[in-house]
Amino acid sequence: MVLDVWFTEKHEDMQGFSLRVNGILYSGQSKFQKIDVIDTEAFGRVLLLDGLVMTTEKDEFFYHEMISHIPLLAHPDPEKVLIVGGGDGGTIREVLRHPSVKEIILCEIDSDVIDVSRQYLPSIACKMDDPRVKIHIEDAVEYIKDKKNCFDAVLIDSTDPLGPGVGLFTEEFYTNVRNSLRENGVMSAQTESPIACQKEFKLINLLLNKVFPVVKPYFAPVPTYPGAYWSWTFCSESLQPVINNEKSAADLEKDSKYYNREIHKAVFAVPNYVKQLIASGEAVK
Ligand code: SPD
Repeated sequence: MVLDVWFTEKHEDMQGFSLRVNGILYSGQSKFQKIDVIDTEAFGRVLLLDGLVMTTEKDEFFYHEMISHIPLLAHPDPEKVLIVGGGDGGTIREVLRHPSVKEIILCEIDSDVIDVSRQYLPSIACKMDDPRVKIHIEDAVEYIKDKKNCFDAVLIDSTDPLGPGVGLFTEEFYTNVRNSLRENGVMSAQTESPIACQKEFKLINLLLNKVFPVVKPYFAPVPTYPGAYWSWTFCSESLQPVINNEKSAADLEKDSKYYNREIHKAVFAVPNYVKQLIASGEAVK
């Protein structure tokens, strides 16, 4: 018998994205959020937090390659990396592909996300036990407060600005991230969809522009996220998000599903309506 059960992620009660469900593999309530893993026909296993798609087996590569390789290749020699959130492990897996990286600190608020991902998403969580990875269970808003001059890269692999993720989208948090960076430090954050989440995208850009001298949004598809068109934003004190390590970039592109050096340039092309969105946020600074 073929099940005709569908999961729908609704966006502001106006539109939805649906996947046919083969089965529910895990369903539980952590201290912070509802966690589900469903098995779908179209995208394989899907991790949901509070009913929102966080990652899927089939399209996770767009997101995890973009949040990792763009900032790390802009740094000439990244050794110490902080990942904020990222409990599914996909960003860890990609960061570890950079040979210069000696230490990764994963600061995740919810240990259940890590446990569930280890059990149900092995292709994504597969590098969590690498000896270079230190897992720290704490709210990154608190963790970052006293970190000064610590990291070569901070990657904000958060949920959406709702529930436990809200504090990761504030001027105070971004200021603390800036202070935590070493000389030449870089930051990339997931910054929502410039089509489905325009209010959030605009606000985040406004805040980042208040805090960092260099702020460069970049864009790629993530088919299972709202709008299927996603953004991340690269920030730094002075480094531009160009490839500063050509050898690493050439090596990485051989085994990447999305990243290559042409993509690295192309993702920074900003569509006209997005330029206007950003400018309209600036106007209310
Ligand atoms: N609307 C979904 C946004 C999710 C961003 N974070 C995903 C975490 C994947 N590691």
